[in-house]
Amino acid sequence: MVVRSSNDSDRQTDIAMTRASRRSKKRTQILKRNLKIRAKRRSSNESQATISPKLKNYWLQRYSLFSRYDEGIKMDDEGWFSVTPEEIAIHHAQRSVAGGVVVDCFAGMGGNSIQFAALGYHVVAVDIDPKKVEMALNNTKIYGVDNYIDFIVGDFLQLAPCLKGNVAFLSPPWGGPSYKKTENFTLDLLKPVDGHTLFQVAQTITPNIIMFLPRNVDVCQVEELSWLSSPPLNVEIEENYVRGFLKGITAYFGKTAYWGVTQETSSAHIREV
Ligand code: MGP
Ligand code: SAH
Repeated sequence: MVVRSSNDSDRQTDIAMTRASRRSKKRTQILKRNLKIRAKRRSSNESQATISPKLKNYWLQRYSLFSRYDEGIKMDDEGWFSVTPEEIAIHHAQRSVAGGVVVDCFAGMGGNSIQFAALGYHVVAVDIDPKKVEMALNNTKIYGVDNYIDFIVGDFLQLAPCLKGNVAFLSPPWGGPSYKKTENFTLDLLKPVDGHTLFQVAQTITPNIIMFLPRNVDVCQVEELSWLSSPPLNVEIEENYVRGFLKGITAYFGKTAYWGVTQETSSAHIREV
């Protein structure tokens, strides 16, 4: 026969109660987690419902555009198809070695500005559309980098002569998703002005220029841009992939072309990243 003292039975009761309370705590935690997941799915489905079918392809890639998308990222239609995928924007920031101050000349939703600021650069972010600047500011707050970015609403072409910076980052409009209909995207198709004019305007800020361009861009024309400066600038061209898909081409000029490739490079030397 087992005789239990009252102390023993108290201890047993305590153990049983602790177990029960642990079980109930765990149940509450699981319940809360499930509720959170359901809320996220609901808000995600709601935002899918408000998105136009033409943009669905981009919505499906939302986490590769902004990994913190679910925390309240704001986008408009042009933003959906123009924002630089996060992985590529991080890479652009890592390549801004001449940094200090980076001028993001066509800031859009802030995809690039966020990553420049996250790496410790001070960013001057310009966009002509005040609504986009509002959204970009919201997005930079989500990434906790808004203190490192000065937003300017205005026309980059007009503002450039008054801007100072160590790197000018150009990610201009390519004329919408239909850019890929042409086999050879020539620089005159860029907006709001042709690529040569844009490059010349950017040079009033600095020769250290990074351009994010369509994957079908005429690479020979891009290389020729380096001749617009005297003496000619170094130039380096790379392809940018996300999960094996080619998303765009980046041209680095001046000190940002740190692989030391000069304008003699033929398009056969394009690096893949
Ligand atoms: P895409 O080719 O329209 O998308 O744009 P995707 O999913 O590769 O299309 P698919 O047809 O291959 O399925 C690819 C990337 O280019 C986008 O994620 C943007 O970063 C960039 N991009 C596209 N457009 C139309 C623009 C633009 O007008 N300006 C800028 N700066 N970037 C753009
Ligand atoms: N890299 C950005 C996307 C840029 S899309 C991102 O990751 O979010 C191109 C942007 O250029 C658009 O937001 C558009 O409003 C802006 N834009 C067009 N013309 C402009 C001009 N003249 N000056 C400044 N911004 C302009």
